Amino acid sequence: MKRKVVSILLSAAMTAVLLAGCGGSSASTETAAPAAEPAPAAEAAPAEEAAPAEEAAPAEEAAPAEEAAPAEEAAPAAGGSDVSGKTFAIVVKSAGNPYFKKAIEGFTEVIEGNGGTVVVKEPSAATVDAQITEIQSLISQGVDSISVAANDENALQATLEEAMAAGIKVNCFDSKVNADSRLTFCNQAGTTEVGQALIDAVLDLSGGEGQYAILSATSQATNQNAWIEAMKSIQEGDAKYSKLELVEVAYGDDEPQKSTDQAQALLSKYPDLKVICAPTTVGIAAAAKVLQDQKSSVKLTGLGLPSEMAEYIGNDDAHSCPYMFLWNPSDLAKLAAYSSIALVNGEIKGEVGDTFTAGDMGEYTLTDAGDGGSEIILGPPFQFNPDNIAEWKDVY
Ligand code: RAM
Repeated sequence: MKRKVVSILLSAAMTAVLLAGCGGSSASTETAAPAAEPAPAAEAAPAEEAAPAEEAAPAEEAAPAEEAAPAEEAAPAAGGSDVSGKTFAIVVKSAGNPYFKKAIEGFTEVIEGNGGTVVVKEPSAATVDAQITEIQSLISQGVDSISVAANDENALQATLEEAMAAGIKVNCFDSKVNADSRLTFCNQAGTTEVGQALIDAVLDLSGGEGQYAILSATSQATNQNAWIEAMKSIQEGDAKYSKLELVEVAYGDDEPQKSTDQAQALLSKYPDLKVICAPTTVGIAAAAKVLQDQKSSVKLTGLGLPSEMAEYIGNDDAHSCPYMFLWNPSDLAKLAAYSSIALVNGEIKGEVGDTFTAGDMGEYTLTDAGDGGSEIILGPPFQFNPDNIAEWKDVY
């Protein structure tokens, strides 16, 4: 209940703050952000931790959920349906990325809360080959569902088609595979919206002109590539961005050290650089430290975890990142879990127009992803800035 109120407030704040971040009036920042933020900060952290226990095991059953859990209790307040005896796999891009740690937590909370079993696969590097190996083992194991954050849009196709032919329900989240390789895609935010927020931030932080660079994840990452393409096409289509020059897209492969090296290389290669935009939580955290350690005047924006970026967010020279964006990675993976349950139970088929209830996150409709397949959009990206970062840094 608390979480629902929080989510509603958060959605309202997200919309308003995003608009503000994209050049809307400063009035909307002031009205929306403060009104909604005290609630999430105060409640979201405890709520997230308290939720699994409260939801999975009703009060009077302090005894273990396994014993007490006949069908109607296994379908907790969180919604979803009983999936006892079913196994749901989550395959992330790579191990050691705090973003995916949060995602795994959210996914597990929903699946286990509905009686199912979770298998987590974290490849040691963000490569497609590593994911193929993991998915092959899931096919042999005979899991019921696979949710993957893809390291390549097309290269998983043969393996995922094999999985689907074996009756496994395949969806993706965070970073998609092509339409033939999935039933649906849980997308964190509209691709154009993310691209718009990022290019507007670059425009703002550069003062309207000059050089900027992008520090991305891997060169094959579907999500980063889609956001970068969106940034480029928005920039090309509107004269207000014509004085911005994108000098390079560098790849840190979502590895902290490589991202650090790439950020340093950008600074030495481009002495006139004004802004680095890192649309990856790993890249932005690495770049933030490099810039701040070097007392660089280059400004940073992109997509970052508040918990990792709090010390770098600020409007003064001592801070490298005035503001950045993200969404709740745990909620994104919860959505992947709920949609997997709906696929396994046959409530949805993955077709545009299908609807399902994602527990206390509410009802979602599958929409046209524009690539021949369907997607489910979590919501708009949220702007983190000096006014709200303290309230979010302990949440995710
Ligand atoms: C990194 C990953 C992930 C992306 C975030 C923003 O953690 O590349 O796929 O969604 O950044």
